[in-house]
Amino acid sequence: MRILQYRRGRLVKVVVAVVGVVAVVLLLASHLHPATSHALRSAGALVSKAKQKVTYVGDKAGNFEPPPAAHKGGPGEGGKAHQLSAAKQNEGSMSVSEYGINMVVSDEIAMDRDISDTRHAECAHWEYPEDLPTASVVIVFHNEGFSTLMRTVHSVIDRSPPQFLKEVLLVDDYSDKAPLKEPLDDYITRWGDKVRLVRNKERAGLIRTRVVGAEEARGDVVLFLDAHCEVNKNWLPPLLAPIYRDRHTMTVPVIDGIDHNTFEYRPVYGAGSNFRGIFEWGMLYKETELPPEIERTREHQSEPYKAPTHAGGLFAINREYFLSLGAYDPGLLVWGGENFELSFKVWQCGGSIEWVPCSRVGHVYRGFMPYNFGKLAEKKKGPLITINYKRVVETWFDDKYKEYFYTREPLARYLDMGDVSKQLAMKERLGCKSFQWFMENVAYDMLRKYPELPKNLHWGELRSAKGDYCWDMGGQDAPARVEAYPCMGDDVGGDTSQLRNAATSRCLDTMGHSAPSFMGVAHCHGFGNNQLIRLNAQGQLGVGERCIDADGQGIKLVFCRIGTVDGPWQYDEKQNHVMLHKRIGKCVALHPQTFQLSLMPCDPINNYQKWTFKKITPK
Ligand code: LR7
Ligand code: MN
Repeated sequence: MRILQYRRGRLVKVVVAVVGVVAVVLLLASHLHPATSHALRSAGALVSKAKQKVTYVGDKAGNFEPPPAAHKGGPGEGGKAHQLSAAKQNEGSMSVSEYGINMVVSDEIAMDRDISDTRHAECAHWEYPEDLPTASVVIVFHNEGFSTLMRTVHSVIDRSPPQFLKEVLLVDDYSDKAPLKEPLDDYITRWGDKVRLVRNKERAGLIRTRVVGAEEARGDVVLFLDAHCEVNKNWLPPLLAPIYRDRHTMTVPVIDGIDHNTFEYRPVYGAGSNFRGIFEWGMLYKETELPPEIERTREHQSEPYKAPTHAGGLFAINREYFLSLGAYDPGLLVWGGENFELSFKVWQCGGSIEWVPCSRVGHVYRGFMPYNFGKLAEKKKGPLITINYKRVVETWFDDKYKEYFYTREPLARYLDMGDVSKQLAMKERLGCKSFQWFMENVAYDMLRKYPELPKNLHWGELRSAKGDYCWDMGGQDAPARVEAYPCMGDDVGGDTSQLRNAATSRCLDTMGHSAPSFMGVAHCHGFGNNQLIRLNAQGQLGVGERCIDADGQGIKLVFCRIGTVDGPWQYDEKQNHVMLHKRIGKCVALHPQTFQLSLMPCDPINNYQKWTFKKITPK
């Protein structure tokens, strides 16, 4: 092999070692006099060799750093927030309900606007091989806004060295919006063969559509982007270089945020603060600081580092390698979980994932999903994303770890995930490593945040004692307020002033609020979701990703304490059915009139403190 690893130019060393005037002068020099870079490059090779860090053979490395962009000064230029005139505000909010993105704002911003360079200062001084593999940038889309989609393409064309950009491949996942038909065909002709468009004949979902893109692509590397991105300065070579070094490495850019309302471009992480992708046991994607084990070995803040997983949308992988891994599991539906499937597959079957700080890409985070899953969702019962997770877990986790997933998502056990035997056969055929190996060698920092889960003692709806409330007119005639009171006896009804309401059993419910907030009660609906409560063997009461705690004010939905799985609760299942807060020494009570929850001195006789767990069956 000629070049085993790409190398850095000497300037990096200088910037790091001699902070101050010298660094500034050299930084300027590199921008103003591209000719100086050759001399520095050779010197860089010597420095690198001396450090034994980088193996460099041959002379062909380049910096690929473009000159500073011209400031045009239009709306949103420089990545600044753009506000609509009063007259257009209404139209703007309507487009937000349709696209999840303010398309009126987007339409007023230039397709080729300049954005702020959010990279670490070192990034301008890295050098990469001149014969990097070529990339097909694959953008799948379903009913996206025209200008955000096209701005994505413009940014790729404008900010990629043309010799490495084989093409931009747009794959239309059966959109029905008019601008994405002929106007799109017409618009892309300006780029000739460089931008191609293929269209699905029916809705396939983003996961399968990406596979269509990979099959159709002509570049060595497929580089996926969402349809509402703007790539940043010199984003491409740093993503291709690790793949050049080893085609079993997939690379992930650092994702910046683009505001869905103002199109302000701003980093989620500042330059030099490095995070990597992990997950919690319900398979929610998370990011965490680089663990000290990795930090210690890093020479530069800007160098790529290994990561267990990625957010899903933006990454580069050798095309043939991707296809040789079966691309994505074809059993995955529409949206979600594919990021884990690919990550576990890559890692466990001998590849690796690197996050690349010098490659920054902006992504518009939408407040909600502006599309539905169409017919694809109707065919499958049960929450489709959880079905995807289950396929991934059943394929890649060892038994011990599968239990953590089912502890956190008890209903998933009952979902029909289809057949994964082909996936398991491939895992066998490729001789892939165990999940234990992955946890020990790759995601070792994850358990520090999300430790192994103790078993659930109970899970399901947490119901207040049934029939304990009676509608009571307080002895008055109509018109009077009817309120619920504890029933006075068993035999009420008829013309007495109390009417037992059998439906008054209520269930503990997050009320759709996000933590921190108060828990409430609502009519038991049997679907789980906000009413699916779990009590584990260490006294933690959980609902979804969150925990339930209490104080003098009430019963609260809180963030679970990171790194812990215990809790303050003790439930008396056998006798009194009270839920005791051990630290405070009081029990959960439901006020019979206001339906407010609070902690009260435990009163085993009183029904309004009695709770029962009722298992939920999938609907
Ligand atoms: O049926 C569909 N068909 C499609 O072609 C649904 C969607 N799509 C397209 C859509 O137009 C878009 O271009 O697929 C792309 C991704 O869909 P988004 O933008 O609605 O997804 P997201 O940004 O909300 O979600 C993240 O998780 C997804 C899980 O399957 C995908 O992996 C997305 O690519 C991913 N996005 C990112 O990782 C960007 C970073 C943000 C985060 C986290
Ligand atoms: Mn997206």
